[in-house]
Amino acid sequence: MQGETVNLSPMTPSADRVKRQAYYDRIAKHNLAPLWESLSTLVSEKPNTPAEPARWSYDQTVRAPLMEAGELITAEEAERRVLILENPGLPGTASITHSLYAGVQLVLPGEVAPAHRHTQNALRFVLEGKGAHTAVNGERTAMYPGDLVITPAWTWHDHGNETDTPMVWLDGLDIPMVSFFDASFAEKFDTAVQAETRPQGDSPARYGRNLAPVDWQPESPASPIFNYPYSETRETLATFATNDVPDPCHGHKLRYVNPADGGHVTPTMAAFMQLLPVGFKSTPYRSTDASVVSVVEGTGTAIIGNQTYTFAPRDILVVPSWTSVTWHAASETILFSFSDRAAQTKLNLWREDRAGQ
Ligand code: GTQ
Repeated sequence: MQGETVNLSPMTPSADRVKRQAYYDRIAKHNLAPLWESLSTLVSEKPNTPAEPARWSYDQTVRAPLMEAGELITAEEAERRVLILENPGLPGTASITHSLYAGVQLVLPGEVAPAHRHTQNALRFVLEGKGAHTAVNGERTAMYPGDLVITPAWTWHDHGNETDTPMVWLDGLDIPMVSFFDASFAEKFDTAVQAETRPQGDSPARYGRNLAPVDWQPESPASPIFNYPYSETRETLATFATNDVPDPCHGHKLRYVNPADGGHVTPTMAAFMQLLPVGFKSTPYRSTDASVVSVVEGTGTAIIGNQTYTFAPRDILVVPSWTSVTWHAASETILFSFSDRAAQTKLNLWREDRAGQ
């Protein structure tokens, strides 16, 4: 605050203003500031985020520059060849919402994104390509469009593409949250590619069938399932949509579950997948967890705050905290989304507003 001028209320009489300002200037030299000038902003009646609604059209604005990056730098040199999706209301912060980071990552045929680990949790949602892999603590998983892959905090992970087509996915990380806590640690593995110490399919067999090794104690709060394949999610959504009426706000919405405790997939980030039937028009909905949405199937319109966006497969949208969203599905639509709800619920901060529903 030192050297900054506090904005005095325009209602304050001018003699008092001058006196108070002199006082504020004096105490600022000692790193002191008057709470009463900023209390209602600091402790606001409702969320008041600088983040704005936004949409990135994959086909029109993301894919071409990403492929161009593929000609400028290798995945190995970049460590991670990613274009950051930055919220237009948070310039220069590498944040898509106040608490979350998102980017689109490209791994070309024959490339590796070298093994490293960090205290940030990460999730990947596959947009394009078939069969490239991520390895997590020595176990590989092959990635297909619509798969959700997590690389939890402090797990060694590398990505590789042994197929003959480019692989693109959406990265979601809790980077701004970890920065907020000043708790970032990261290190590189000795080799670019970690050795396979467990066969592919080990984790889903062990933890993904409503079974678990009898004496298993989870070592981390993140899910032991690190790939939630779209083939399974899609089938569950189809059954759900056949057997249930859609929720007015969400259509048919599922959350990804950690089988160890029924919680969210990572300790900070929650992930969701929803189906909107053809012609579905949702009622307005808002919640304190800002969402990053990736369109998997379908086309339609989203009204986010006072912005209206059309959407198509692979587009990415952001719904800021406490900003109303309404969906209109022109064709049957599948939406993946992630948010900081896992953290907010633990901190007892999460709220929603179903607009009178
Ligand atoms: O793949 O590990 O988009 O560490 C940003 C930071 C991806 C990753 C990102 C990362 C990664």
